Amino acid sequence: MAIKQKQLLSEMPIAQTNIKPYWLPFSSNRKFKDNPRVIVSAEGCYYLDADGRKIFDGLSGLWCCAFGHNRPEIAEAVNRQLLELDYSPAFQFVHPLVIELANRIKDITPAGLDHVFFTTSGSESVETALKMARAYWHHKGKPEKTRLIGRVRGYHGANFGGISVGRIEPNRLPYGELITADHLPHNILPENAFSRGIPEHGIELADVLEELIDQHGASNIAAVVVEPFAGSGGVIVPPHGYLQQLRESCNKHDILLIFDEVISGFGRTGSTFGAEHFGVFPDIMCLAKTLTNGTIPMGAVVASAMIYEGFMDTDTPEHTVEFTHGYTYSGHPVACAAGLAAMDIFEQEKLTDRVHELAPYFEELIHGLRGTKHVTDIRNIGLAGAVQIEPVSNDLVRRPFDIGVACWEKGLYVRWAGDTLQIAPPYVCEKEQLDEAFNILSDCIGEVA
Ligand code: PXG
Ligand code: PLP
Repeated sequence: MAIKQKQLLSEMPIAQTNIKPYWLPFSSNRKFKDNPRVIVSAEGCYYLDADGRKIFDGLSGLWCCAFGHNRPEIAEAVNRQLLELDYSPAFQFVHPLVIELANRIKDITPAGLDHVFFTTSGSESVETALKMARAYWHHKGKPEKTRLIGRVRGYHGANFGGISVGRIEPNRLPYGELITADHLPHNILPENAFSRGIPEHGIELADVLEELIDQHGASNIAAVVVEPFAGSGGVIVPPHGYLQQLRESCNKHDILLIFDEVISGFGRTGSTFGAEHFGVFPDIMCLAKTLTNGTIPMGAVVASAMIYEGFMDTDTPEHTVEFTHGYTYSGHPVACAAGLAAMDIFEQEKLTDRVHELAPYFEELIHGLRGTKHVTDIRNIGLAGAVQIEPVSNDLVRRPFDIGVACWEKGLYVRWAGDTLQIAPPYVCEKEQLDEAFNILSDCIGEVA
């Protein structure tokens, strides 16, 4: 085995000799470089690693390749587009595909979300939404409405606005002064442990919004930003009525509600968007990831007519810019081609229905891990789940890390982050593949010290 590994590594100059210059994002670089995990190709629900092993993709990449890997429809659309129009300036010009994709997104998102602003990632979508919210109030003659409210354990990307409204402490700690924000509590409560799907308890935690409004005054608050269910924070599903109550408080006090649907969008819950799943509709929605099935970086912010018209209804001359914001690669033609092909797959294969069908099976499997050593909580919604692992003394991360690496070695990729393991398989997977994935996961949790 040792010899085989040595031979294979010698065929992999990237991993063995040249890896040092590469600084991995959100990774333990020192430990990784001792024994790199190298993915060389993918197909359907599997990766192939540098040793030729097949590994089940238990997180759809990083929650983005939900329709399965290497879809030829997307590859062909991207290839065609690269030969037709590789780039065109996003500021003051359009190309046909960006118009088409804006319409597709308008049509697929809930009624009332009608105006699409493109970005190149979820982090940029969040920054865009936060700036849009503040600028909206500025245009409405209320420039003092700037405060932002997120949630504890919310994840809104890695940029400064996102880590300010998000609240995963290690993501904030080293970076000094952030943008002022308050945070509503999360609802991981002892009485919610091992809830199947939407938990029962914690609706009263939505009252904290009213307390914050009392404290700061609605006239100083721009927006509340939440994930319909928290993904990275460990699949935290809000209780019945929670999002509804946030919506009602926002309406009452004239505060915007932003849903960050970077993970919950495009079917993950078993509804097309988290907004529909919970029956609560935001003023602004952030999208990314599965918008292109993870193939080409792209995000989008979808705003209501009220927001858009707030910008357009101005006394400034028509040739002036209404929203002084945008990115070099906003609405990139190649990303649009990928997005359109991905939307075709999503709709033609009725993948939301597929998630809805698989979700009860997934729920049985993940809750089947209850009682396994070290498992302190299991949470799930649609095809998303998290298994919370008891820390080793003060080290939250060590056990999930060891379990995740053991799974990888046995042919399953799951993500470990903080004290949880996260599972979000491609929508196109089969029940037998899920059986196998959960057998591996169960063995690896059971065997960890
Ligand atoms: N908002 C939400 C809700 C997200 O989940 C982002 C914004 C940022 O998107 P970009 O494209 O800038 O990364 C995300 C990203 C995990 C994990 O392990 C989650 C994300 C990214 C990487 C890992 O759960 N979410
Ligand atoms: N930094 C510099 C010096 C730039 O000129 C630009 C864009 O023109 C950026 C950063 C932002 O890059 P992007 O539009 O890709 O976010």
